[in-house]
Amino acid sequence: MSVVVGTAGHIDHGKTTLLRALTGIDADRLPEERRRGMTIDVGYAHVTLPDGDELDFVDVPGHERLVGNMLVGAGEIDAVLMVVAADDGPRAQTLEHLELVDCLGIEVGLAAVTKVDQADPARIGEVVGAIAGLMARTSLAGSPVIAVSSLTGQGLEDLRSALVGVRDRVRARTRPTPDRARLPVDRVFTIRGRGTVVTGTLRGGRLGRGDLLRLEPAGRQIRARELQVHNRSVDVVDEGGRVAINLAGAFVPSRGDVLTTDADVLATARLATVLRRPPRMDPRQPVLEWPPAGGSAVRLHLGTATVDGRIGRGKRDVVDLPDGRRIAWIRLDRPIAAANGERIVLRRPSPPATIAGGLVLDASPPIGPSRRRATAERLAAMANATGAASAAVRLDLHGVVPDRSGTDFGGFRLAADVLADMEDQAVVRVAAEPADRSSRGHRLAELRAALAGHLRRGVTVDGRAAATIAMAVLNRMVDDGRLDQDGDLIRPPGRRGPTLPAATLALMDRLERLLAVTGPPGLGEASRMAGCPPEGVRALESAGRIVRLGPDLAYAASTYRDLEATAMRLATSAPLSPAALRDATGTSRKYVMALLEELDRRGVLARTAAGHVPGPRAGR
Ligand SMILES: Nc1nc2c(ncn2[C@@H]2O[C@H](COP(=O)(O)OP(=O)(O)OP(=O)(O)O)[C@@H](O)[C@H]2O)c(=O)[nH]1
Ligand SMILES: [Mg+2]
Repeated sequence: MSVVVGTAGHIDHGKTTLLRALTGIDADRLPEERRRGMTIDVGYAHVTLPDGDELDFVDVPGHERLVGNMLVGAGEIDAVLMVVAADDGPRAQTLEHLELVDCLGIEVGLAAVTKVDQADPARIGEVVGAIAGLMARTSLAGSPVIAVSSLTGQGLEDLRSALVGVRDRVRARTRPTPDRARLPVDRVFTIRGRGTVVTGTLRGGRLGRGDLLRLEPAGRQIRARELQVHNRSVDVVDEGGRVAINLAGAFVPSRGDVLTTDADVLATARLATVLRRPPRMDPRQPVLEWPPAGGSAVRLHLGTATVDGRIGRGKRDVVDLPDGRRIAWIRLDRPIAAANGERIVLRRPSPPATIAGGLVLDASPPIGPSRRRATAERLAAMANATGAASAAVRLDLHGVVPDRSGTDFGGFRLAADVLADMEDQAVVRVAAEPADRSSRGHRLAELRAALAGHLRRGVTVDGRAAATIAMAVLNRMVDDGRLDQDGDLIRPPGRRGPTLPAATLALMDRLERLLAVTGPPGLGEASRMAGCPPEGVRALESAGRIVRLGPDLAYAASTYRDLEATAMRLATSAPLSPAALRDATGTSRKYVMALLEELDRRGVLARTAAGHVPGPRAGR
């Protein structure tokens, strides 16, 4: 893994000069920077270490007005090189940059006390002690301090060895994610004849020449036509470090966009964040309210992106944790690319001041019904979870999440309580008398729709996903034997009664066929003709395969449904008389009367003086 070290420190303390002394590269590339002798935008350099490994540097401006650019640089580094001039000692931006480094949670680094050619040993000792003392109050506590002169070269060898140590510490704590590349864009330029080139620090990897990348938040697919590392063309970049990508196509990204193969990176204008109070490094700075109030205007820095927004005002938008951290829902003025766990800094836009450091807790926080699940307990659990546990608490928070890898519920995972609730709901509904009593079961499609509706009242999920999940839950319950399925009918388990001998099953089939005509024989006679014993007749009836209209009158279920459909069709165009139904079905008055009576009783039809019309339960 290539490690990226970023400078930080007060203006004119010698950051750019030190990098030039170390690497031979002038990170001040803009004409204006060279003219004015100060860094304005982020710059880059790299060096080969004594052991042959290459180290990348990001150089930032120290000017107090350019903190935004400093944060672009700080948002893409693994470790920090604090620079303090021996003559000047720690100054305002030394303190401010330390505060921001702490907010970003950067824990690996070192300090260089520069310009030692301009100070006596006592003074140098004093400044070395001062910067060590300041770092001790931040995430950089315990980092080494090296005294150097970029003019004479004094101390540069010590600094190089210390940088080897920094690289090793970064590597020891970074878990590789080679299949997930993220490159937050910091620079965009055009090379005539080549098109657009973007640069950035690669997170994870691996990136290959010709790879198709997703650009967020635009949501576009863009091909990496060519890759360069340190101005050399390469086929593949495995992990980390500074990378330049020549992009195919005409679309020009902006600083702050992310090129990625990682599905966890989302375009989002809403973030759930967990905020930490910044260390108060500079007593002259105003004391900001802690925790930041709901409704506060904020400028959010994430990776190389900067975007304004506001902390939510709602009761659920801010939640305080016992350890003093605050969970805050932030609405951004425009979408940015973000992923869970990314480091953020919140600043007050004006007058500028650092409000908080922290993390993205959820880049697509629950809205709609799932929002009710975001209890203080669940949010606290989420803020404290790491690794695999965070996926579990996130599931708990949302109730349902897409699951790319799993096949659990049609590509979704369900929180335990959501699944249990759906199963309970399925059991309750199936146990109830079906609307269509003749069917002796609940139609799968209706049950699925009802369960999907129930799911959507509890958690945020679209209709199609809800239907998929409901079907998957029902299938699982059928597989487990908790529900019985017979064709498109679902029943409580065991309602079909004991299984019958094969011979009886065959006789039942025969009886069913005898009843599958519009004018069937009486049930008793048909049973005798088929040779079907009484338990077979009962089984047919309870399975919904035959529908009984009277003591000695029954139809096969399919025939009954056809007759019902015919009656419905006729009754919809004009009030239906028994004679009209008889003519339409070619059967006798006995059957027609029994049929109409049953349909009236079920509310499918209603009897009026003029004839039968569609009833209150028509069409259900
Ligand atoms: N004598 C001496 N002068 C130095 C040393 N390092 C830097 N300088 C001088 O200090 C001035 C500022 O140096 P830069 O490297 O531009 O400072 P910087 O920290 O990059 O400044 P910004 O990027 O504007 O924040 C320049 O004139 C350098 O020549 C050093 O070790 N010894
Ligand atoms: Mg500089």
